[in-house]
Amino acid sequence: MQDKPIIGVVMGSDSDWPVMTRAADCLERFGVPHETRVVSAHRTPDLMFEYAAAAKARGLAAIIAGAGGAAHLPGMLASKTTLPVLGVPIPSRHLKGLDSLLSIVQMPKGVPVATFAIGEAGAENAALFAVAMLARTDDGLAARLDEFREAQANKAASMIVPPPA
Ligand code: RP5
Repeated sequence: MQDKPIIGVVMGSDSDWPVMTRAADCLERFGVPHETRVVSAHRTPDLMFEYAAAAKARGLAAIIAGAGGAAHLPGMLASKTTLPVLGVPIPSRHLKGLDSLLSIVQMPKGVPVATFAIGEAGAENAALFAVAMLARTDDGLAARLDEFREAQANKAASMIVPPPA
């Protein structure tokens, strides 16, 4: 996107992208300027600290951070910024993301990370949550969020089971 980003979407590896693209796609749909980056807590720790430390001054309003396994990225980002950090547990090969979820959600008191569901639902909901935060001071965005909810409700209300033959 051309506009200055207001939401950062970061992840520990490009292998997280198939999940995290759901967050980016959602922000794109709502017209929220955002950036997408690989920032690893254990492979590029200096970059991670620089990213978090500079985020507020660069104009970001929140960071959506996805990580898998020993998923310390969201918590470490949160340790270096007071911006809201929204954590997305990435499904891992062996433990299917339960490791990621527990790593992200079990923050000791004092440094919060808002933690979402494992995988694609979590990535999309993190973006929707960011939209909801921004919509508090953006009437156009608030209207688009209302429309989204209405369309979703209409779709659910028109579902027929079993499906017509
Ligand atoms: C984490 O390690 C990443 O967030 C990713 O989910 C996981 C595996 O990374 P790769 O080995 O696929 O690069 O840092």
